[in-house]
Amino acid sequence: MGFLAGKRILITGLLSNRSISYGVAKAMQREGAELAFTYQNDRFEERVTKMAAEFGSSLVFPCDVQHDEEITALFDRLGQHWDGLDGLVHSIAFAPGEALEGDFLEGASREAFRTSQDISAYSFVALARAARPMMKGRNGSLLTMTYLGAVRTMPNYNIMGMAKASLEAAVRYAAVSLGPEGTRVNAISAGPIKTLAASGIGSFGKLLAFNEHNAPLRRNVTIDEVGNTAAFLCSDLASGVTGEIMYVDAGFNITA
Ligand code: 0WD
Repeated sequence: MGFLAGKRILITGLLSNRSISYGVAKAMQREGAELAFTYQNDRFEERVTKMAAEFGSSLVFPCDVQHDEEITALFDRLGQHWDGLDGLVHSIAFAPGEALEGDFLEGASREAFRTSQDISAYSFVALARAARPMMKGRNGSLLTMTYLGAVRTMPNYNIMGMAKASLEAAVRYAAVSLGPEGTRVNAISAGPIKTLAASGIGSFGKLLAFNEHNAPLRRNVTIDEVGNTAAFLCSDLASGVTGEIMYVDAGFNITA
């Protein structure tokens, strides 16, 4: 029996089989979790429905996290299938392309700031609040994905660094909010992985090569490695861990 047997977990941000959330779903299904998924809009419905079937799930719901009414509808619909929720994985981020390359100040328009904070950071807060009633008293776990660019400058990460800093603060504040109800809140800070979202960041290939050369393990990480850590953090094995930013980056963050 897997260490997530009997757990019901909602996974967002599944876009392709290269998505970090694909690695998360794979590990969680292997460990016995029952899964549900969201997709951003009609364009992705068929694709996500097919991937969900690979993970034995027919629970696939639309949710563009920029719209509160879609978040409300998501939990209304989920509640018709599940009487409670043990885990929620937030694996969503977006910033306009022009804000993810070149000079930080020149690309950091008010609009780029608003959009990146809204989709990449506030959406975690909004989902956490909406999930709260279904998660109360179940020793459940919320999880989000962040990056070292939150705490250090990384080339071209720019405005997304601000969004991830905000997201990491949200993890800590949400952990304080939800702790008394038994719900834990954590983040994984993943090393660079070639996904669709990552390809929007200028010179991402160089970042991958730099990490590979300098990380203590002398390689990059895989979505399966992030997935395994995600499965652990959402399981009772991690019952004492909350408000934590856990690095899954082959050790890169400890280097000078
Ligand atoms: O190197 C990397 N790939 C790292 C990613 C290193 C460290 C952290 N991360 C984070 C990302 O910032 C993100 O938070 O991991 C998370 C997942 O990213 P991913 O797996 O790299 O990217 P991807 O497979 O593209 O999934 C992210 C998806 C979006 O993709 P696009 O490419 O269309 O932006 O987030 C979804 C969308 O499917 N998304 C939304 N979902 C609902 N509502 C929205 C939205 N408004 N916007 C984007």
